[in-house]
Order: sequence, then structure tokens, then C-alpha cells
Amino acid sequence: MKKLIIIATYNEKDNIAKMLADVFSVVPDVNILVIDDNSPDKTYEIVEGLMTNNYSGQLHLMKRAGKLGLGTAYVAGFNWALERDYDVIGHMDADFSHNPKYLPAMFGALQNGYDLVLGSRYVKGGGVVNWDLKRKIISRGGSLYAKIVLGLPLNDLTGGFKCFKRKVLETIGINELKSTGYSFQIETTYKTYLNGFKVKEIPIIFEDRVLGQSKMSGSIFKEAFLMVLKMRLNKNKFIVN
Ligand SMILES: Nc1nc2c(ncn2[C@@H]2O[C@H](COP(=O)(O)OP(=O)(O)OP(=O)(O)O)[C@@H](O)[C@H]2O)c(=O)[nH]1
Ligand SMILES: [Mg+2]
Repeated sequence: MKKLIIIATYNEKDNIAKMLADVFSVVPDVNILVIDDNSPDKTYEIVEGLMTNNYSGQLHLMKRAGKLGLGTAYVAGFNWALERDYDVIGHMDADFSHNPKYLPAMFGALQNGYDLVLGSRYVKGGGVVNWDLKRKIISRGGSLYAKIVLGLPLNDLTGGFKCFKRKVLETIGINELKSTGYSFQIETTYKTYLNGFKVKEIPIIFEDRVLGQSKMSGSIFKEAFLMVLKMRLNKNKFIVN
């Protein structure tokens, strides 16, 4: 199984070097693609240094011209992976909210027959630490809302710690996804499920960002609310024959 992890970065200079070191120490044979949107703090320069000096051949960088959003970064990364011979493709945040220690269990589930594995905060054993009540309610409520409207037997639909088998990304139409913001995660999982792939949730403890600035904003939730309804209405179009 040739494995790729995509890590999108925007102003992660305080996190990226340790993050890469941690992922490589947990999964020594993984490849990592960092997608940096020309971070003003020059995160990409740290990655370039590590590519030549430390992780030659295993670390890759896609540098984009400006801040284009996390969803478009993942689509670009998926396309990059499909142009190459990766069997499994995952993505995670650079700010240690997604602990690399869960990667072996996630890759293991893919090996055992699952097609998509979700790092899940909302199954037994999972959770969040350091979140205030408001953020907890918005996140939990968002997943519950999407679960009910879309009829999915899954509990964490907005998390960004996921691993896909290649054939899923080849099937779900990654270049035709409708969402860019918060609902991007819901849409990829929904399309995967609708097309008959096996989805597994693995419990993770999500830890809040310690270093770097938070980029949360309220408007993304409004977009997600409407997008979930649109997805439900487009259900039949999401099924690939
Ligand atoms: N390339 C790229 N990466 C992004 C962009 N927006 C966010 N990221 C990265 O995507 C990951 C998740 O973003 P976060 O800012 O941690 O989002 P969050 O966890 O919802 O919010 P905070 O941790 O509170 O800031 C991090 O690794 C970010 O650096 C973007 O526009 N382009
Ligand atoms: Mg974060």
C-alpha cells in the first residue's frame, strides 16, 4: 500500500516541522504532500528546507499563489495523488488537532476492507478537548444535522482527518464537488457512502490549536447549513453508475 498524507498549510511555521517529524516517525514509509497557499509567514520555506535536507523523496510541496481555501487544496492534492501511484490518500491538519498516532489504525482499517476511514470525535472513545461550549454545540449540532438530513449512519461528518482508498477518489468526482467551505467534508463522505463504499469511524481525541492563529469564522456555518439541503436534493446526481 503506497500511502500519501496531504497536509494543507496557511501560516503554520510554528507547527509544520514537528508535525512532519511526528507523522514520519509514526508511519516511516508514508509520503507527505504539503499544500501551502503562499503563507505570509513563509511556512513553505521550512518545507523546502526539509525536502532537501531531511526527507528527500518522501516530502513534496505544492505551493499555490494565494489563499484559495482548504477544500480546493484537498482537491488539488487528490488530483496530484491520482496522477501518481498512491493506493491510499489521507488528509489532516497541520496544527496538531489531528494526532498522527491514529494513522496506523486508520491505515489498518483500509487494509481490512474499508474504503474510507474517518477520524471521529463523536463515537465512543472520541472527543474534543479545550473547546468552549459554543464551539462544541456548533460542531456536534452540525454533524447531527447533516446526519439526519442526509440519512447517514455516521457521527462525525465535518472532521478533516480522513483516509481514502484510491478507488473512492477515482469514483466520487473530485473535480465536481459543490462545496468549498465547511461542508466540503460532509460532501466527500456523503458521496463515498452513496456510492456503496464502506466507511469506518475511528475514535480520535481532537485537540485545539496551541500555536498559530485561529482562523474560525461564523459565515462558514451558514454556507454549510444550506449546502447540506442542496446535497440532499441532489442525492440522485451524486450516485455514479
Ligand atoms: N493551503 C491552505 N491551507 C489552509 C487554508 N485554510 C486553512 N488551512 C490549513 O488547513 C488546516 C485546518 O485549518 P485550521 O485553521 O486549523 O482550521 P480550524 O481547525 O477549523 O480552526 P483553528 O485551528 O481554530 O484555526 C490547517 O493546517 C491550516 O493551516 C487555505 O486556505 N489554504
Ligand atoms: Mg485547527
